[in-house]
Amino acid sequence: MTSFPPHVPAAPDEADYDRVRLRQWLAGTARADGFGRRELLRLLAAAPAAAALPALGATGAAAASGHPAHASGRAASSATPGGAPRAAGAARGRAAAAPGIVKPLPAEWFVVRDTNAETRWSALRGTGPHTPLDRFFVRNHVATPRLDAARWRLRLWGSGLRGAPTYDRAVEIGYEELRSLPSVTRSAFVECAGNGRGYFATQQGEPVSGTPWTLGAIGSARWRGVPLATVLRRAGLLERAVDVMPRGLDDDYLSDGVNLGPVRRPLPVAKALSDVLLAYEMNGEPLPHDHGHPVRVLVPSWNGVASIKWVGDIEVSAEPLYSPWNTRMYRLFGPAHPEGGAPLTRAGVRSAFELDPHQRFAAGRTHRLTGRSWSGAAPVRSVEVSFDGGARWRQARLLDRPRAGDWVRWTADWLPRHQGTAALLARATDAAGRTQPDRAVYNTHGYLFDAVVRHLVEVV
Ligand SMILES: Nc1nc2c(c(=O)[nH]1)N[C@H]1C(S)=C(S)[C@@H](COP(=O)(O)O)O[C@H]1N2
Ligand SMILES: [Mo]
Repeated sequence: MTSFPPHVPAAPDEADYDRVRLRQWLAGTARADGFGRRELLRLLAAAPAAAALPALGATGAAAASGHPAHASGRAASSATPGGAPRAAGAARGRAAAAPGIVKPLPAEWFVVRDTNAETRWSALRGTGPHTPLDRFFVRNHVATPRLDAARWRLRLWGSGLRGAPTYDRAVEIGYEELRSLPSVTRSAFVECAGNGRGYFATQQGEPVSGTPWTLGAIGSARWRGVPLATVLRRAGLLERAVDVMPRGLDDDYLSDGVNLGPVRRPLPVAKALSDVLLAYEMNGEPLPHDHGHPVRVLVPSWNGVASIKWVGDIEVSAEPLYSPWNTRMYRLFGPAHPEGGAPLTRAGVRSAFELDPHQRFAAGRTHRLTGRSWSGAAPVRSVEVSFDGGARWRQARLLDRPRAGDWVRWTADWLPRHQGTAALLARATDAAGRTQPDRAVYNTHGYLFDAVVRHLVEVV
């Protein structure tokens, strides 16, 4: 591991990384793609110990859409809306269609939200620790491209690689070659930073922008793939490399009419070399189209957006990199944060019941409730539940051995006595001592909602 740049700590989390990079901006050594000078200056102004601002270099604001990967790096995409209605098991009716999602989205498993599909928590009841692939949430900025593994190539290039300084001189690796390298298998969840966002409005009266997910923008899988470290070293990683930026082969993302280019987000080399995978299997199957077929990046314990699907190329840079996905988006803005926004921290502790909203329960009978809790930073240590809106709490029984980067399943019995609407609450604490608060800290994009959710049900 000689190539750890000394100025970035080993396997940093997102917030540490961001702080280091802002200092480098101040020193005039960072480059930005896809966002303008004014935004950059706002970020700089928010950096701690903001000294004199250096002039931006010539590469300061290269247009995202001018990138060569864009023209030649992608296979023909023929995204189609969600498939035909499922014949069997569609108790609640037809499959909904989300524009650009390939797999069927039966209404008893998913709530379609724009180009995305949220997993219903009731669909996880009785499933194991890993989310079945047909119920795994989908977060697409645009449409799922249908890529052909036989034609897929990953291109590695940039000033941090020996002999591959530009995209046109990239080192290439194909699917079969990738699969022939030693692989690693591990469990990890992917969770959208906006998971729970809808509760800012419904529970805290604070409207925010973005997809109003409830708690179903998370899934856990067993991933198999090749450590990114293996591929970077084979590609000629130089000691001076500091950042890597994977990019997706899906279409460019347009935001308010502005083309922000393909979905991409940088990571420090130290993280890339520690536990990041180029994943090609999920739960023992080839990656499904919607989850990145044939290969996605899996960045354990970072927010979901870091795990770039349909990865087509990775820039390896001797200069720090930025993208709109860690500057104007996926950053915390609002009164509780510095003016230029704060970096996303690791997700807090969260809990969900495996129930639908307003699910009905018979009064006077004992019901076995189930749910899951997870934390972005540490294993979950304990889970408490309250069935009277938070007056009294008791321990739920954990069904899994808590592990970092994974959720634990739990169960608790409930005997409702009175008819009417009841609020079920679950509150977890992790091994780092963090407990879910009553209120989440407001931010304009509604990220990192970690408060205890009041899950309303009907006793009949
Ligand atoms: N290429 C590409 N990668 C992407 C995205 C995308 O739209 N395009 N969405 C990101 C976001 S915001 C999340 S939360 C996860 C969702 O992964 P999933 O759709 O497999 O659940 O993928 C990330 N990787
Ligand atoms: Mo996300």
